[in-house]
Amino acid sequence: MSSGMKYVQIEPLEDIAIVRINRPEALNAMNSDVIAELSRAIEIVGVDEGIKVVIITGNGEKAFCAGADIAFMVNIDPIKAEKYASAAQSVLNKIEKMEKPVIAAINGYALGGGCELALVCDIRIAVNTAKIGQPEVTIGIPPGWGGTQRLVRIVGPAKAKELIFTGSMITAEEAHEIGLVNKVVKLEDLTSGSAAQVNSGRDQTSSSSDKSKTSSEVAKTLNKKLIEDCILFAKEITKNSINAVKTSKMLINKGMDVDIDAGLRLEIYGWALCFAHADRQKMMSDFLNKGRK
Ligand code: CO8
Repeated sequence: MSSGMKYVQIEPLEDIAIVRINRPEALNAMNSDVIAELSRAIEIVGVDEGIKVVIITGNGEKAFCAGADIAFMVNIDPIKAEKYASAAQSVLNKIEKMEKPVIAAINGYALGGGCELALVCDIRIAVNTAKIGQPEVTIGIPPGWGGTQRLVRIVGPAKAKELIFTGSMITAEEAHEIGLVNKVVKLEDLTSGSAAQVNSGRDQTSSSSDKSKTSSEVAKTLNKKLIEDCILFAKEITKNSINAVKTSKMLINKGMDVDIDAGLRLEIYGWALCFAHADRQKMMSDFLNKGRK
């Protein structure tokens, strides 16, 4: 699918679409153009009835997204900062509110706004070499694209505060342990030494060119496996009633912000409404007729 965009690519794969942030020279950091194009891409895949699941990732082997564009932020005033944060929050809200499920394929650094982008996705799958964090305080600002709100809802206040107050990065495995990442993808034969090189940023300057070639090939293979695993995960979803999946997403997201009684009442209505959809009749009948002549 040619979107005519410079910083965001849309790659349809039957009923799954990959949305790829394409600014690897700045580790896919989101400047205003990236934000605007991401917003457009989300609108395109959001209304496309043929697309059931969306995968968001970053171009290259090094970064999912290194966050907001520090080169832009260094000289802006509070008025521009408010506009910048609002534009970014608006696209992140759009992703979170998209009816269809969204998977973040974390192929490397997911920092600051990059972590916040991953937080609005429903599922996060990361390569084992990925580094995740909210380093905003190390450059004089708090998280501003939802980090103080969404991270706490996913990992709880203690871990969220630890990550935000220290600004330190954690590994994909650590992120998995605290429930920030659903799944970690690794190559069985990837040694810890070469894994460290993949995201060290130093692989191209290694004293041994053979070693750096191997490292970059490993990173490419790992990235390919990540996308394949995300597609397999997406297919686990698309084999089900997408209407029921979308309703479940809405119930979970809306339910988290209301009291339990309101959430349960909402669940009854969402559940009952699915009885109007053809999927329910067909899938229940298929189940009952299975094995019966
Ligand atoms: N913005 C702009 N450029 C970036 C960014 C970024 N966030 N991250 C990396 N780059 C650029 C570098 O400047 C460099 O450019 P160049 O080659 O022209 O010098 C290129 O990408 C490669 O980066 P490095 O050379 O630094 O690569 P390393 O492998 O040495 O290091 C790191 C990789 C550790 C990821 C490092 O680049 C880094 O720490 N980046 C910054 C990460 C960060 O702090 N992100 C948070 C930004 S703040 C944010 O997201 C807040 C969101 C809410 C704000 C709301 C306010 C309005």
